[in-house]
Amino acid sequence: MTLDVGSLRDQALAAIDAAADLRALDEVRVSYLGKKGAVTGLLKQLGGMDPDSRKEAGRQINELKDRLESALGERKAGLQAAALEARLQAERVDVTLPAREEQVGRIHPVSQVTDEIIAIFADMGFAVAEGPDVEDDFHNFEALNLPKEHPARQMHDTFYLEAEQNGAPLLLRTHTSPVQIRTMLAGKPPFRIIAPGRTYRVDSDMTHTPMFHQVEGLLIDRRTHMGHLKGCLIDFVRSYFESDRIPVRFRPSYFPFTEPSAEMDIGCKRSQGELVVGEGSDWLEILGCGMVHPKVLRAVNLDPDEWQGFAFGMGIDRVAMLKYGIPDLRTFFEADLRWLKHYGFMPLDVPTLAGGLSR
Ligand code: 2NL
Repeated sequence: MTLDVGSLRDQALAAIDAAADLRALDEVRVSYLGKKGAVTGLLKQLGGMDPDSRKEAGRQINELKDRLESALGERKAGLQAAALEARLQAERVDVTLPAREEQVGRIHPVSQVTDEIIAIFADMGFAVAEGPDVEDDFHNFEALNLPKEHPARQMHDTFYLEAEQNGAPLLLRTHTSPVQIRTMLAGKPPFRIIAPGRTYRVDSDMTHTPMFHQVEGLLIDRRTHMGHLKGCLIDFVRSYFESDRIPVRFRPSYFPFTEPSAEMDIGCKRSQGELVVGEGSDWLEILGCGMVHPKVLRAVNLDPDEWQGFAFGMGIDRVAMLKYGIPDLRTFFEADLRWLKHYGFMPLDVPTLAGGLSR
């Protein structure tokens, strides 16, 4: 009896080659090398052979088996690599594609401007400080040289709460100055901080809302003077309005917590009811500032002969309106989605000095 090993081999190799995927390949394997497969069938025939033919036929069949097994292995590896490649192609993600900004809402102009102001002062070495919205009389008034019966306290139109502390009612902070008082009481000089946040006054008309946003800044060191204040704030307005040529001037003013006190104006132009900031012969008040009053320094246990500093305060809502041409303050707090879509900012356009504040 002779075995046609050669043609079985050619047939099997062709079938292995033709298998289009791993399942088809396994079917080929079973049909040749499985229990009922063709090669296994050949092995079963060995029993009926004479010893010499059996030896030769056995050798040939084993050789065939080895050959098919290695061909199956190679084909399997090839198909697996092709399957992986196809999956990689199909599931390919371009990580350099920009995110779908349209779907992720808008940043409110107040948040955007707060982040811009923080970026500018952070670059000058100021840290951001925070404190509670509910304050007591000492931190909001007394420590700031605003004793009881001081006329400026009436000006502040304070929201008082029913809750009391040490017999005096708690209140909603009328400025963010108490944050600086707390920072100075808790730490050691020098200080270089800004305090942005919500502030509250009983006031509601075209240009005032009962809750508004303020940022105050404070720098305390051993030899701080008005020159530092001026340089710092001139740098700030030029960064904020993104123009090096903005005219500025300082006018004498009065605040109970600074001496001397000043107000800073920037040049502007009013034509046909429109306000252009940064050029022209008109002036626009932008912030209040001054050298920290010795009484304020003493209230936080600093010796005015050793430590001096400057402070300033500015309305965030107002400077947001000026920079981004928003005409009506009250629209800030209406939560109107159409307004937000128009005046809001893209969440991924984070303001930085290196990347541009507003682009
Ligand atoms: C304004 C004016 C100002 C301050 C705020 C301040 C804070 C401490 C000590 C001294 Cl702890 N001063 N703050 C100083 C001058 C002006 O705000 O027009 N704000 C909207």
